[in-house]
Amino acid sequence: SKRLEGKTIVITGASSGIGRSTAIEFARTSPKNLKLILTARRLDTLKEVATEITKEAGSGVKVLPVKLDVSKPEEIKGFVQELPEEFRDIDVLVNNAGLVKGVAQAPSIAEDDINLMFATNVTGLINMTQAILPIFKSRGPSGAGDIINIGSIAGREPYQGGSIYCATKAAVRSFTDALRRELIATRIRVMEIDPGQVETEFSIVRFYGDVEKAKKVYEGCEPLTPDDVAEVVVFMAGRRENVVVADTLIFPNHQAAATVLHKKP
Ligand code: NDP
Ligand code: 8X3
Repeated sequence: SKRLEGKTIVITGASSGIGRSTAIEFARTSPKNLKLILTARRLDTLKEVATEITKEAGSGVKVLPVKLDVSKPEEIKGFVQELPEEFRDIDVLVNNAGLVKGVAQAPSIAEDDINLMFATNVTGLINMTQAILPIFKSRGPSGAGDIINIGSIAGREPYQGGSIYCATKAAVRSFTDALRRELIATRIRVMEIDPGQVETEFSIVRFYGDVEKAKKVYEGCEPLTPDDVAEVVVFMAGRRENVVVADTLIFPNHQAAATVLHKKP
């Protein structure tokens, strides 16, 4: 979109799935004078995504891959200061990095899994937001910029075997809604998109790398693709500045709720 020309966009978790697709979609639809900062823990994979984008979009898109573990507050602290000058004037933050670990139920949920999910999905998202907000607030006269948080249907509807993940996404929802209220006197837009089932590395991560188990989740279903979600994220960022697509729920056709899925026999 023309409205995104000249923007600088940060995406967390851009090495895979929704984050990767979102980076590609921004570049595909706004190839003029766009700056993309792609972050995740796997730098090599980020570099591959960056190469792919540069090949497709040409020299109008500058891509900067940055290794950043959002679950480590100390890595977020230095993040903005360490960016090259030309990438520092950030306009859009897509808080996408997130994960689920396991399907265990209380009292058998591993402490490491609990801590990792909260440190990544909740504290990581909050710390990223706090790191970028001063840039948005300093943009005159009353501040401007976009925060797009990737929540989940899991944050609206808790389900068995997902108590911690659901709690983290409910926390994202609560933080997002409070922040939108806190920033009411600014032109900063705070937006959330909550997908249902999307086929990415999400379930592979949930089952600790067991690809067969992950595949079973989508048997008889036609899940969303990460591109489907990316299109909506880019749409949100590309609206006229007075339009806030505050809250969006997106399902594949066979899904009507977190656990209401029509599976083909
Ligand atoms: P993927 O596993 O494919 O992608 C997750 C991304 O997050 C990866 O790029 C991963 O990169 C990154 N990530 C994980 N931990 C960290 C960390 N500590 N620091 C930085 N980056 C991290 O899954 P999705 O694309 O599906 O997930 C993206 C978001 O969408 C998540 O927030 C997820 O909860 C949400 N979501 C997913 C749904 C689905 O059904 N797939 C539905 C609803 C919401 P790396 O490993 O390189 O760090
Ligand atoms: C991912 C969707 O319902 O599998 O956020 O947890 S769900």
